[in-house]
Amino acid sequence: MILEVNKVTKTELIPLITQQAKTARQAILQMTTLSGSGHPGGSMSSIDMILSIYNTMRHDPKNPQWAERDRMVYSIGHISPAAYSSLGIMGYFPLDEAIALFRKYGSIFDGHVDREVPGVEWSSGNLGQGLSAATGFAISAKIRGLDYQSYVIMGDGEQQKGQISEARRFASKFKLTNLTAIIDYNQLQISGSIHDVMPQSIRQNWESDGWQVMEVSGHDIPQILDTLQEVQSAEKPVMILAHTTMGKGVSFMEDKAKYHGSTLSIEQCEEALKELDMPSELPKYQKMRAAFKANKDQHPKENQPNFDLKQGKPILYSSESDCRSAWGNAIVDLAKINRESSVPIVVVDCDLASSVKTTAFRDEFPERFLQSGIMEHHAAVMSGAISTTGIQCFWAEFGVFGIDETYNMQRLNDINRANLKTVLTHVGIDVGEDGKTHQCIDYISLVRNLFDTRIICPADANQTDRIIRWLIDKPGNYFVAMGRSKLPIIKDSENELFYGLDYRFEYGKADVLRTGKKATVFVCGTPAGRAVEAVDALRTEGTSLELVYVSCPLALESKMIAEAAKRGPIISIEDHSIHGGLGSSLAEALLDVKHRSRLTRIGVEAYPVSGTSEELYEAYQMDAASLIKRIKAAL
Ligand SMILES: Cc1ncc(C[n+]2csc(CCOP(=O)(O)OP(=O)(O)O)c2C)c(N)n1
Repeated sequence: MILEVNKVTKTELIPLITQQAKTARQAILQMTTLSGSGHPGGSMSSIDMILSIYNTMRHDPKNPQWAERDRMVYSIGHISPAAYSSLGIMGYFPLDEAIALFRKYGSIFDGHVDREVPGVEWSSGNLGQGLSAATGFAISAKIRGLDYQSYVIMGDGEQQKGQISEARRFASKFKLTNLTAIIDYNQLQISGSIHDVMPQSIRQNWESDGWQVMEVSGHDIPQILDTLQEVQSAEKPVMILAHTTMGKGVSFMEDKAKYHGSTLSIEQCEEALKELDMPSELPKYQKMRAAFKANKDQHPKENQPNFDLKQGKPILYSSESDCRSAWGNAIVDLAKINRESSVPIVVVDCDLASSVKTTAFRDEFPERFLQSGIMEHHAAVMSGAISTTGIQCFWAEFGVFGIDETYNMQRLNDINRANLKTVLTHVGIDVGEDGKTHQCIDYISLVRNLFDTRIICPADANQTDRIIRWLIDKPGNYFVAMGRSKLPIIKDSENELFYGLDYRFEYGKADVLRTGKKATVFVCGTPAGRAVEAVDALRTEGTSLELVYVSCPLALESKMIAEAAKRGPIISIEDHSIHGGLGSSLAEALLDVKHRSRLTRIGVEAYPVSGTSEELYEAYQMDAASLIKRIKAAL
């Protein structure tokens, strides 16, 4: 470590950390009392461990984004008072501000640990996800040839969450000796003793998953420092089981589950501070808190990462192809042409490589291919964390697992402003025989809720290729959603490739596949070819329809919608639930335009059943013949 790097000796550190811990406990009590909310108990039990780590790890409070810094992840985001106090003490920001403004509207010191606070690596609050994030940071170091360490602070009640076992197995498999988990073993959680709430064998569980476990007294600073030193030479990832006392330091708070999430009154806080032999500065902080004015500018958006990667030359498809193969071909090509780039391209898989078409990437770049097993919750968070470290990370997954199964993890990636590219294959009824558990018919409606995450749905293999190339150098979280079957290649009215060499993808730009006068048909996803067939057939009967392909159903161009409304009736076609997909986006957009128009939504109206893709399109009246009838009816 660390001690040598930071040029301090253990003898110098012990009194320093002891003093810092007193200051931190004083801060924890004052900030929670002032805000009237927060979690003092676990903050006080974990603080000696946390400060020991900050004093020995490699970091620079003046340069929080230093690429080679050790990473500290708070899996128990509720101990924000401990995190903010120790980061303030270490010099990331004035401690006074954290105490006065904890949980105050307009300040950066959000209720649960937040990445907006300098020194915080990962916003958290959903228990069970932090080890996955720390695993992402640790594997990123290995991929990028960096030697930093990744620490994660966890709770003992938290150990009940299943995702933790997924992350443990991943860390063992990939021999992440640069990863250390610390469990605050205070043996209490909200409802009382962890042994009563849900008995578990914490030590054995970690050991059986291949971790080395070290036990310490979590308030004995010399012992903690020795253990942190010992971790450096371990040959397995290490979990430190730190025996602690909830509310440590204040007699009437110690070992009381109540103080997991209850704060002290002003009088109790003053009494507690006396016991700690620390002065009360509550009046000073009360004044600061009252005087604080929220200012929008103090929440600057983080600098976007620069993914300096080449987009290469398009691969053209001229006959029926599936979008997932086009994605698989594009990503191998992109990884090959960017082989020398300082930005690694990584693909994460959960036992579906052959279906999501990443086997060629796996075979060509085995060290960049992370086989994560059937552990999607872990994979979602780990991939999100990896994507914040200068790696362009793709996770390819079936729709129902990449968004439905892991919605909350993807929400956390959104909150963390990660840069994950999730490629969803097998969306819609196109999945066919696998039936309703596998037909993802809510991929747009779920992403709709994520404020900063975008979704793109390609029309055919050519557009898929172009979208993946466009994405390769983009920051931010994106989903690319595609079906399973081979699809017709979209042609223009001259029978040329619509998404040919001249085509450039632009986020939010819809494609006019056919121009027409009577009405407008908007289509998204797998039914695109069937819609073209239907609209062309109607044209031969004398019905002239405008046909628009919408690849970005959550970013409709209002001008185009206004023109469509002026033109006449509007019809939407998608193999998504009619609730929350393209039809809903059009309905919303129509509220904002001057002209009124009738909207007919064609989509999925109940959980579909098994059958071939063709049978299902016919059954749900989305094959070309049915579309002709339904469009006529709508007109
Ligand atoms: C997924 C999830 N479920 C429930 C909660 C609500 N919650 C917050 S803290 C907590 C108890 C945590 O216990 P422990 O890990 O022992 O932390 P400590 O009480 O020691 O602070 C619960 C259930 C949550 N934040 N996340």
